[in-house]
Amino acid sequence: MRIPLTALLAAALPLTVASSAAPARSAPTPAAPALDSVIPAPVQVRPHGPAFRLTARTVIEAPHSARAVADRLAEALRTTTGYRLPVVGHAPARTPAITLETGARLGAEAYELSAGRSGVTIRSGDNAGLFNGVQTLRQLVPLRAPFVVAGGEITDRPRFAYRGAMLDLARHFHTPAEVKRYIDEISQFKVNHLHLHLSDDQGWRIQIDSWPRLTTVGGAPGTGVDGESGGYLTKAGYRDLVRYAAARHVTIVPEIDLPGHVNAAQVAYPELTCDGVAPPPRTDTEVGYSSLCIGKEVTYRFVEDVIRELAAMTPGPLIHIGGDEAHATTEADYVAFQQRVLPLVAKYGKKAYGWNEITQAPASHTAVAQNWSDKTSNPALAAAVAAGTKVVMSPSNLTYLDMKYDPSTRLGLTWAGYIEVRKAYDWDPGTHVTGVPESAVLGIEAPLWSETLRNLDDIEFMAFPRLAALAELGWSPARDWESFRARLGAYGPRWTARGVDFYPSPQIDWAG
Ligand code: IFG
Repeated sequence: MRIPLTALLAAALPLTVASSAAPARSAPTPAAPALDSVIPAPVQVRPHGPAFRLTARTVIEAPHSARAVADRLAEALRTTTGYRLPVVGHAPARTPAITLETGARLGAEAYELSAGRSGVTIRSGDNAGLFNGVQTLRQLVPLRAPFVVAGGEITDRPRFAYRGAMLDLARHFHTPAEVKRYIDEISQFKVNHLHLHLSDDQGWRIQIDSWPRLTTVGGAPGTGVDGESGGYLTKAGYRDLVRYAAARHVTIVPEIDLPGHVNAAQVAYPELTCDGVAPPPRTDTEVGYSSLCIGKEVTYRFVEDVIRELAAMTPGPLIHIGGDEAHATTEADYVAFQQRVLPLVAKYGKKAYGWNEITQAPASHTAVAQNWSDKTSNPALAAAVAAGTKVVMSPSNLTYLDMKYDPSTRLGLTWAGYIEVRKAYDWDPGTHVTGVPESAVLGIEAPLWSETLRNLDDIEFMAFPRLAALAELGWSPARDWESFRARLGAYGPRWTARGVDFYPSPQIDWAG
């Protein structure tokens, strides 16, 4: 059968030629996603000019230094389009291309994207910026043919450097495969840190060679809430996660929670208690009953060994040492403990990170405090900030993804209140706490505690769509609820296409 030249041309050339050549009777080409439909909202969007039609002839052009980012883009678009989309160093003349360019002076993680008749170009000064531009482009390519990208330019950069999510592997051990899927999803919203809560009363989830029973006992089967879980990350498993995350420009932040939340460590090593008697293993969800023995030297050998081994396998700059809910530690002991332990993180070349209770100790003034308080006034935090402490905002009543959406939510807890999508969105990390100016705020993090979670579906249901809202607060210069809810509604089919079990909030008009 002879194929009319116009049809051949239409398939090979950008939309504008095709639409002028397309016979009048054909259905209008479905609109390409608008440039300003992206989540998180870019800094500046200028729609204009002809669209770019991705076809089987399209190539991905990238310098060798950006090959890993190009591979991520190719992987994503091949799945969507079914096209081969070869990654090449230089596109042949007159070949439609998606081009990744480095060397621009745009600032950390920033990028510029331009789309037109002959192709799309993403320019940046670093691979993180190219990766961020690629996440934007993925949202501009329709889920089905014709794969048309709207014409115009996007200029973009993050408001905050730290845009994080946290997974609690202690109350329930989520497997590396589940954690990787979560990394796949959060990185598409330009989230660039994943905090792993690796120890608690119920379980210990990271191999430490110098204290092997932490995992052989603390990570054994049945060491989770309701005895439902168990397992731990070997060092090889942890390093594999670190590499997987880094390829998606996500920095892993490990947390060992001290001096409270240590029952699992004390079951494994009774010498870590003051009376030398192992406490019973715990599978309930109570908090605040355990404490390391602040007066014993073995405590500090243990803590230093753990920090040393954790720092050695963590390329990222931050080691989180917890510090929350130490209700079984006297205030004087708590300060004495932090004064000895916070400096150990710096000794092994890392920056200390802890829940905001660490601000009771002067040694926290060179650390990062993760504010989980639901108060908008916190004198201890403001004083620490005045002395140099930096802050990551995680107010429990606005960012805790383990809070139920409303009373009907099967999973989750209620102690910090119900959090629907709009509540997670309608606040400003830069001005949220009195005495904590934007200059002291590194960014935002959305913790997901796992007392009531059992699998990836549970993670997805509690995390999405609220994580998208928090990602926008961390990235975009301003917020606009009506714009966000419209963009979120249009995004829903993308989660559906990827099999992400998100919560279809009644606050959003979800696209079909
Ligand atoms: N608070 C505890 C967590 C977890 C959480 C559940 C912090 C810093 C309640 N500490 O949040 O261990 O149990 O919502």
